[in-house]
Amino acid sequence: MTANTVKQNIYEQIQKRNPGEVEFHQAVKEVLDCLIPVLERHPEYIEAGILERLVEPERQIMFRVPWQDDKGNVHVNRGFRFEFNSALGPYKGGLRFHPTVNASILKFLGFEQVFKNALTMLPLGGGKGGADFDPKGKSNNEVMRFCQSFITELFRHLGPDTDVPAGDIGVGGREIGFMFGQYKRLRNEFTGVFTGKGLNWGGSLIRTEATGYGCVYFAEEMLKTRSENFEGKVCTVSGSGNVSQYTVEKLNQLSAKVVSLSDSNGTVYDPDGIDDEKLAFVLDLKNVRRGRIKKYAEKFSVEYLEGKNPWGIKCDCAFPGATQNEISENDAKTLLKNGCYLVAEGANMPSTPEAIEQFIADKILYGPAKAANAGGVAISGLEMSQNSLRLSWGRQEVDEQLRNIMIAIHKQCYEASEEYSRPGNLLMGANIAGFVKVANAMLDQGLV
Ligand code: NDP
Ligand code: 2IT
Repeated sequence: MTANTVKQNIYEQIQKRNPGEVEFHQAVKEVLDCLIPVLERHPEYIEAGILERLVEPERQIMFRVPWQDDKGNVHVNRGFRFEFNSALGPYKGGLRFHPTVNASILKFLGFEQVFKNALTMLPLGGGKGGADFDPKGKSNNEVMRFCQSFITELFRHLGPDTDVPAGDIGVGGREIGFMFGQYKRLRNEFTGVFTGKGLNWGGSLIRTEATGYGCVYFAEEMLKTRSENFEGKVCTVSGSGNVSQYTVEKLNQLSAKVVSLSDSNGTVYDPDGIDDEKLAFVLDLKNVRRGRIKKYAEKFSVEYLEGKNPWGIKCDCAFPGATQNEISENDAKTLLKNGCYLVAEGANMPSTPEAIEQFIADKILYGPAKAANAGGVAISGLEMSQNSLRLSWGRQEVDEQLRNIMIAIHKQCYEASEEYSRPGNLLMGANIAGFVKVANAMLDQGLV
């Protein structure tokens, strides 16, 4: 069978087996398309059924999460954990709490996590989970009761050498705290079973900053291939949560000018730049007061683009940091027409396949999510190491390790793109380099 036939068969099989799960299909198709030349060169992967095994999670957990609101009303949400692949280490990946969460979204995230984690070079398998719970507008007590109920079921599947969750959309320090507390109580064990913990109870310095900082470090490496840096570059950032906040902070440190942030209601456009003082306002607004980004426009008297994303704003570099499929084909065309020549994905799968085609055809610097946002999970890996050693490393030490990991990820992706005659195509590079590590470990470990 040719590599192309194998690819077609697997793609048809996952569509049949996972009907309607369009995000999962999208993520698998992207990887399969990139792997054709690898399969042609390495028939042993086909013979061992590596691809068939990779697209089927090792274990899928789905459960009822009942909880009571402050008025005593009962609510029921659906909880999930997809334990995708443990060839390289314990299942590792975030939990997402958002009303749109379903099996398709968590499977696309879990599938991508496997390759992303491989790129970090740390001993991490891949998984993802979450619930269709919306933390927005809930009181602290309601969020706590939800988290406790969620973990009361999930805890039996977790463990520091089994499955180690972290945050994602709607899950930050507050939620990790409530889940860790409940886990500790049920197990009667203080172990590093979550990452993104508070700094005085086992968390790592720089974990909060890691995804955003890492994404900018990766983008810096892309710029270096054209002998450029961030000084004076106009950047657009979407989202205004954890990833976007620290993308802005690092871009400011490197003398770029960030002109946008957004949330699901709209975008703020600040042509003078979101400096550190304005960013401090955003952190308080989003992390403490939990308000809408529109308040930024009111506070600093800048333009608010109701219901719009930032991709119509002229920029040199774009940093999608919100959610999947937030850059459409038309958005990509607008970005390119306006002179944007670098896109670094802080969010997971933010560009549609049609948008990616535009970026690749135009040969801009395109950093795919698996590589560009791997800094978060990389520092999660270092949090696990520190927990095992029962010590904690300093801020500068962890930041340096993050930077070195992002440089190494860029190098691996670039080298894989050259090895397969598509120099600079980091989409191919990331998928190939991540796949080869996981596939070789699976070959070594036999048919499991
Ligand atoms: P947060 O919950 O902190 O922030 C999410 C941001 O994205 C908010 O501004 C939110 O706006 C916006 N957003 C979410 N859903 C939508 C939507 N459907 N349409 C428009 N805007 C939306 O999450 P994170 O910053 O942690 O995550 C952002 C992205 O980065 C996700 O794709 C995540 O998977 C990815 N990521 C996160 C990592 C981490 O370590 N946290 C690591 C690697 C990737 P609103 O408040 O209106 O919902
Ligand atoms: O998508 C991701 O890489 C994350 N949400 C972080 C996962 C982790 O385990 O730190």
